[in-house]
Formats: sequence, structure tokens, C-alpha cells
Amino acid sequence: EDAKDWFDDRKKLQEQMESEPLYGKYAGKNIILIQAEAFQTFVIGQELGGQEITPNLNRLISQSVYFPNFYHQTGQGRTSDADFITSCSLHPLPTGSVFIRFAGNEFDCLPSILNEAGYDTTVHHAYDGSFWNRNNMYHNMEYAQFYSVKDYTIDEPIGWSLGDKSFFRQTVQQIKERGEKPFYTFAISLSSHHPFKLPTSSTKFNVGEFTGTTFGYYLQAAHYVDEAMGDLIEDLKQNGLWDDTILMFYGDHDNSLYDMKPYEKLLGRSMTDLEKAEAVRRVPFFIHLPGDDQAGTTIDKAVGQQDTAPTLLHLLGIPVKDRYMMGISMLSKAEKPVIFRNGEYTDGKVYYVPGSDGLPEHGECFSVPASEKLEPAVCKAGAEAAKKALAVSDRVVENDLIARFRKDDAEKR
Ligand code: GP9
Repeated sequence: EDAKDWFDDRKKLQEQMESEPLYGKYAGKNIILIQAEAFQTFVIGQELGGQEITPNLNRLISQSVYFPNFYHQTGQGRTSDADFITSCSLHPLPTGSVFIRFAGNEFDCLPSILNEAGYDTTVHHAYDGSFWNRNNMYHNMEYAQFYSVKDYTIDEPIGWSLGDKSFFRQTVQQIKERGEKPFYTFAISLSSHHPFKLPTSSTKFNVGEFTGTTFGYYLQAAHYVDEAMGDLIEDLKQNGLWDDTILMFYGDHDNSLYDMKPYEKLLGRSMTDLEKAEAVRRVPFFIHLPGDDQAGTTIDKAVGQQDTAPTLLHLLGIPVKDRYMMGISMLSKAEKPVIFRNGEYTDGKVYYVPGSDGLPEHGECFSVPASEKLEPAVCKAGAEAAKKALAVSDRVVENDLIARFRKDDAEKR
């Protein structure tokens, strides 16, 4: 009942989008959602030796709606957590991955919602279908089809399997071969996976003083992913799929490089305590709308992966308040903090980092963006609300409460 009350309260924020601009404006449009491996925000708009690291993404962002304060919210389940948070709008678990531990439970995830709305829903990832228990979880999420490594020709071997350039090219062909319905395509890239080192034939990007370092390999991998994205856009245009498609892009989690010195070297300045705390949380997110609608719009509010599904439903005109999702539309005027698995949170005005004992009075509270240390009391109520939201999510996931909520809802009708 306590968890149900939490959701009832959240619904008040979620329903605001229904009377806001853009609600339902893109109903029936195709959707491509790209989850980019270990792709962090600091490479966006950044130059190295006079060259842009991500020229294609920079251009695309200028034609899109961009969220510079978007954060990943993953835990130990890494890529699978990003997928779960984004598609199902809940928190990951304190230990392990929902995909592995609770793949049989009921959730309100995008594929089943979009199936009901008449979409053809597919997920594409050129790796072993059993990794992260994807075969089972995707079946439960009700994707119409999961294209795994066995559905791809390995004609560009990179890292764990197939290079992103070929992966995107073959994914476009797979979409084309499907029927007439509007499509929802979720594509998970892989080439920028740790340890990032690409074959020399795949990258000519000169990383100067970072040459031969893991950080340098990361920059080269990010540049390669950017080229793959540039090729994907061209391919979609050539195949007549660009004009009627909403394209969304986000980074799944950090790159596991936690020494801040190379970041400071790249930026050419020292980073504030806040920037250091946030560095591993910031991943890019943008939405390209058909016809370059809303091009150049920047929305500054603090948002996270959990808000992605509600944002997409906002554009399609599908209410969120009838579902059990924790996020709210990023396009809505409604606001709420972004909560991280370790109890950190930010609402765009403060950024809170818990102490080792988890007590708010022992945590650190920063002003955003000035990075001034505030009295812990300023963040106390937010820290407690964050703890509560995480506990509600855990209770829901671990006890299959959405199944129970739905049963109760049906009985009341
Ligand atoms: C492999 C890919 C990597 O299929 O999803 O997952 P990660 O190791 O980044 O969690």
C-alpha cells in the first residue's frame, strides 16, 4: 500500500504532460532509440588538437532537442540496468541486475505498451542473446523480435563482435524487411566497450598526447561511434526512413575511467568537486524529431534515464499515469529530482553525495553549478525522498508488485 501510494502521488506529476504542447503530436511516427555503450557527455562539443571528437553528433544535436543535464542511473547491472531503467522507468537493484534476477516479473515497459499502440517492436544487439539474460527478459518485455549476433553477418569484426557501422547498416536492412506497421527499434551499440582499443584500420583519429593510453582509446572509440551515427543518418535518409522517424540517443553508463587527470588535461583546466562527482554520471541524450522540429532546443532541467519512456509516450500521446513508471516526461514543465542507485541525487539546484554511513547529515551537499559546499541540512529532505524512491522501486521489483497493483486495479474497475 505504501508503494502504491508513492505511485499515486507520482501520477499527479505524470498527468501534467497530457495538457502540454507536443502531447501526441508525433503519434504513429517511427521510433529509433539508440543506447550507446559507455558513451559519456564530456566528448560532446569537445575538441582535441583542433578536431571535434563527435562532429556528427554535434551537428545532429543542433537539429534536435538536447538535454545537457541528463544522467545515467545504472548500478551493478550496467548495460542491462540502462536498458531496464530506460524501457521500464524504475530503478535498478542495489545488487545484481533485474534482467538476471527478476526477468519473470511484470513491468510496464515500452515494448508491450507500444505493441498495444500498433507498433512493430524490435530490439537489436550484435552479441550473444543469453548475455545479461536478454533472451528471457526481452521475451517478457514482449518485443516482437530480438535480433542478436546470430542475425548479423560479422563483416566488420571489432572487439566483442561486430563494429557499430556494420551493426547499424544491417539493423536498417532488418527494419526495412519488416512489415508496414510503424516501428519501434531499440538498438544497443557495442564498439565503445572497455577497453576501447579499436583496430588501427577502424580509426584515424589522432589523440595526440593521449596516444597509447586507455583514455586515448576511449576518445578514438567515441569518434568511431560518432562516424557510425553519421553513416546511420545517411543510410536512413537513403532508405526513405528519416523523415517519419523520431531518433533518440543516449549513453548507457560511464566508461569506468575514474582518474580525473586525463579529463582535466583534455578540458585544459581543473574540474570542480561537483564536476568530478558528476563526471561519471553524465551521459548525452537528445531527441531528433521529424522535419527537424524544435531544432536547437535545449532543455536544462535535471533529467535521467528513468524519464526516457515517459518522454517518448508524451510525444506519442500515450498516458503514463495508467502505468507503473517512476519517471516523468522530460518535455513536461513538471520537475522532480534525478536519483542515483547509491542514494546520490540532483534536482538541478543541489547535488547530494551520501556519506559512507548513508546518513544525510554526513553527506556532502553542493550547489549547482557553482559547486559551493552547502550545509548537509539543505539536502536532507531530498536525500530522504531519494532513499524512499529507491526502497519503493526495490519492493516493487523484488516482490512483483506491479502484477498485484494491476490485479487490484482490475478488481476496482
Ligand atoms: C554486451 C554488452 C556489454 O552484450 O551489453 O554490457 P556491459 O559489460 O557494458 O554491461
